[in-house]
Amino acid sequence: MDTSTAKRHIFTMLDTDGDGVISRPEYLARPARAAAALGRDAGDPLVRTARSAHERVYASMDADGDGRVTFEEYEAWAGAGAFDEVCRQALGSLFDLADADEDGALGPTEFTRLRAALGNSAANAAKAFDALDTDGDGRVGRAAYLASIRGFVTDGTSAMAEALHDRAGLRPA
Ligand SMILES: [Ca+2]
Ligand SMILES: [Ca+2]
Ligand SMILES: [Ca+2]
Repeated sequence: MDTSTAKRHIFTMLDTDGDGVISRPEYLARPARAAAALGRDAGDPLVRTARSAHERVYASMDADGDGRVTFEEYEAWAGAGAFDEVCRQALGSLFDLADADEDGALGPTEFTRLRAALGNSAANAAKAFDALDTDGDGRVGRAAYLASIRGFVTDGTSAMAEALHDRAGLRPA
């Protein structure tokens, strides 16, 4: 798929109430939802890290600072530069919330719980896990996970592409 389609998919996933705008509370609900789903309380240092990483992403993404991110604003912002500057930390912080034994890798249960908290169906999360677990050892590493999402946002390709689609109900090209 082209990058504009990939960005549309991600935008749709982030605009949880479907009003065409990613509001600040809507975006900051993501780390809160992940923390709750993964059994972390608000005082957990990893939860605070995730919250501030998401605040940085939102400030970067909301170019005009009005607390609303439209698709046009999102599309102009998203890409390799934004990913490397702020998104990598935010996505990594969510991965860390799921990594209970702190070994830098997730098993299928942790992975599915994380992806479900972020809006993926369990079936699609399981598919993504299998696609990312290329050596079949039953674990997905942090670097492979982040590289896959970066690939999706920068060139529309990703082992997880199919799994990233389900909110929009589309099939991979
Ligand atoms: Ca919205
Ligand atoms: Ca804005
Ligand atoms: Ca682990």
